Amino acid sequence: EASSLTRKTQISKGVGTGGNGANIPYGSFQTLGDLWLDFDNDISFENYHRELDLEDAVVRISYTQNGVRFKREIFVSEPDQVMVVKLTADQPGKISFKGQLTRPEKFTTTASNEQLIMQGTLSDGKGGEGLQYMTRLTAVHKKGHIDYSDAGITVENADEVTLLLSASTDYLLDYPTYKGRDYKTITNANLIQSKQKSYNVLLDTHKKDYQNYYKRVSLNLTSQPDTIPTDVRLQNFKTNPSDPYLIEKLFQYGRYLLISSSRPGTLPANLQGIWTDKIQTPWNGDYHTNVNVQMNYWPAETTNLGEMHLPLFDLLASIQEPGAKTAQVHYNAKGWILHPVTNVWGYTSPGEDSSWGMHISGGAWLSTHIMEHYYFTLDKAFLEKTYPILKASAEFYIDWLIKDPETGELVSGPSSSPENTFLAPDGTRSQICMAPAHDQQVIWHLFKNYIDASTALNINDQFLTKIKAAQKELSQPKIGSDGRLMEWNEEFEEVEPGHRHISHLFALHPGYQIDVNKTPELAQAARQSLDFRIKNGGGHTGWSASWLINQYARLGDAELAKINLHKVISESLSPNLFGLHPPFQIDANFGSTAGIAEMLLQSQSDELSILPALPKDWAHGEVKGLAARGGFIVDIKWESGKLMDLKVMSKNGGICKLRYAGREMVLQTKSGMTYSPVKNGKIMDEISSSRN
Ligand code: FUC
Repeated sequence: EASSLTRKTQISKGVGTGGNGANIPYGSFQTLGDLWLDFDNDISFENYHRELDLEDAVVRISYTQNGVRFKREIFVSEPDQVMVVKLTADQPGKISFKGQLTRPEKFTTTASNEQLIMQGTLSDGKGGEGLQYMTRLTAVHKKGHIDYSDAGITVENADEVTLLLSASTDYLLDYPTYKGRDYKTITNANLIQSKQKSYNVLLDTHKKDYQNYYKRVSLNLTSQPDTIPTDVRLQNFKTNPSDPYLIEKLFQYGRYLLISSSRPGTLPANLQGIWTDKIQTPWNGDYHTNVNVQMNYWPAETTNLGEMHLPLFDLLASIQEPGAKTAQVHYNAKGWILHPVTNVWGYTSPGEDSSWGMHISGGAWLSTHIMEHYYFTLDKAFLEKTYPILKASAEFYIDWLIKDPETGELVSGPSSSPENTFLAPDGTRSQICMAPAHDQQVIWHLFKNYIDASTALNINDQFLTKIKAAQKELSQPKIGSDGRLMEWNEEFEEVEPGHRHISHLFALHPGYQIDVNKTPELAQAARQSLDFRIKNGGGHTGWSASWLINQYARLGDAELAKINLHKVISESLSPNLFGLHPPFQIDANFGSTAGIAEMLLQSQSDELSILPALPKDWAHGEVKGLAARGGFIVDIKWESGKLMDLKVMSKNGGICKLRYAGREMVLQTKSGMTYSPVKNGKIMDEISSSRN
């Protein structure tokens, strides 16, 4: 009855949220198009090598044809806003090809002023014109000849060619018009300015910019040389999952992907980051807010890439108005809300079916990212700017929660536990329920964040008093008769016991209401829920398995964290290491990188936990530059599974509590100072004396 009522009254219909949005108003994030280089020969080649170097974000390709060694270097420069493709050969006059720009639909190409220009207008989904885009391509050549025509560029007998490509749309993240970027001028200026710079200057600028982020963190689990191609490593891993080098690479690849898809001032990384090759991208390449977009940002703070988190907050700011409208229209509530999907056009209504579309705590979950960024950076200016988003989210949930008539507790509902189905007492299948554990935990966390944010900003008003009281009245996590943490308020039987979502364990990760040391009974119940899920086939999508890494790391279970990391590697990666749902979904990459970081350092419980889940076979290793809440940067070295060296740099000063293998230490830190509480396996004297 509840399901059919929500279907009738709450669900939006026919807009495309289910994954068919490309030609209807919801829209689909889609490919810009393809740059084709046609060398017009089918002569055999040898010594082919192709790599993406994570150290400098440059692709290098080389091969020999007819005795000539050809090379290509490709990178995308954030500072110069161009893609650069350099083609060289070890003999003069050997570079000849045709270059074309295409996309599957809605494009024309023309040549003008030594540029090949591809442009077009997408549909607005209602029969009118939508987003406009432009791509420009130009070439710089040494010797030989270049011709530009509407069909493409033709290069003949050059010694060397550098292609430059710029692209933009008229999109602006600006509700409600979302238009106004001067894309024609921008693409032209980017191309002309880059053309005036030498290749080496472009390359150096790109490297410096990229490495400023990338080099903050290093991870060494092996000194094994890199001689085996990645796709072969991946294949080998399936039968012999012992390749610490691949784990290092997967960790850093996630960081590379985040640096490359979520720069300040751009849109947040979507379900495929930015790397779709389709018009109708799976699930519209949108932002799923019942775990996926959050997972994209799990590694942002811990792996020292806090700036890459910022686009998410711009998106949140842009949905304040439409989200407030939805709160008003659907629930007659204050504040703002969104449901399990959102997009770059401010979509905040429920999804198209009550089985998944009635997730109501996505707004709260996303708002918790504000305090995550603050806990790591202690950036008050950021908090002041984003506090209104947090507050308006809390305002919504205060209006939304109701008193359970039997217990008097505050509960969320009618709602659902993300995408999971239970058997109702009459035997029918349903998702709609009252007080799903997930909502209760996320709202608890939001209220905690709101209280912390108000304290940090010295705000003490009646609304804060209200939130503090409400947080205590929330229905709390419950343990079922079988010892598992309950997903629903009643002990319903689940239809799919190995379901991919583990939403009711939010409080263990990414939340911290459940903690192995502070709430051991709940932690034990969470473990039982996890073990039960795994026994029943859980973790069968890439993102789901990578969430399990994080969950087990929080429980301090190194071996199960590792087993789930191995599961991602052997079952959910494509040959280039892109995560697979399947299809390609980037959350598995980000979730795995975050999971590896959680295995090495945690800081969610007012202390830095060093090597909380180190697997036995990662016996020796070193990680440098991981970030911790409170503004600490941490280097850890271990040998034979034991902590050897620990360095803590304090960005903001203050007390730093440390925990390692059951021992606790306390550091009184000063801003800008680095401390070495453990050296050569010994706890330093001054630290032992300050231990309490
Ligand atoms: C969530 C998941 C699906 C998929 C989709 C994009 O809804 O339940 O498995 O990952 O997002």
